Amino acid sequence: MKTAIYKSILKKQEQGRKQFAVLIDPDKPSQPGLLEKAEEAGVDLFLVGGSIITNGSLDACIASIKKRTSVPVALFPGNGLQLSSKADGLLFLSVISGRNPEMLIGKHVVAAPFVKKSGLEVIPTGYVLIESGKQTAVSYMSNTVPIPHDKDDIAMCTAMAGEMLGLRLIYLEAGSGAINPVSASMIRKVSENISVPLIVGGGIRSAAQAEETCMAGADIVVVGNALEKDPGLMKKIGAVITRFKKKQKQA
Ligand code: 1GP
Repeated sequence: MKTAIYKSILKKQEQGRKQFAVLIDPDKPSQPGLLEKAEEAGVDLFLVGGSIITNGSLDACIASIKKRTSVPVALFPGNGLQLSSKADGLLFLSVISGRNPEMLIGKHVVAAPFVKKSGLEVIPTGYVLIESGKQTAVSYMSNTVPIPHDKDDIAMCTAMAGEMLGLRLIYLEAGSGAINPVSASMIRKVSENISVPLIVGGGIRSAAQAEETCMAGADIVVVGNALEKDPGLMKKIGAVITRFKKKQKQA
């Protein structure tokens, strides 16, 4: 069974280093040079997927990343059609903030034989949706109600239960293009109460927000939309995360 991506995440977490993951939506052609810029900026991981894919090709998207960079690629599937053995790994997402059995276990049962044969590194991930100012595609498509934005305790207990159930990552998600990212107080509360790595994403649009997310306790910061809109942002966020790594080492 492959373990390289998760081992690398754990190692960096133990070293107090922060990690930068870039979400690539197969439906949206990336700006020219974005993938190469990501590698230059020190991006640790590409996530590929979306709530729904209409005309993009998952395989072509992964092939393009693999051709241009050596950064590992993990699937971030919105549904069971977004699986490909061409990726390196799979965030096997269980939407633990919701009460939709299909998103907790049903889709996983259907996908299990393919996933087993695929040889993908499987990373069981507790996916925790947080309300972020408007209904997001992920909340609609998963048919789940997100945790209220200011209910830090509910997010904490949800993440704790996910860890106790054996999930290896917790992903606090405001949703792609969220108006409000997950609050620093919620990230802090969750990170102080779990020991598995914490991923945070949704609505992060600036280097300052990425830094605040790291300071609050995220191990991995995910950015998608904003990188497509602002070509200079990749370098700025990469620099913040690298500085943070150095700060942590000196501390
Ligand atoms: C969404 O967390 C990711 O699943 C990234 O969100 O596109 O808003 O950066 P953005």
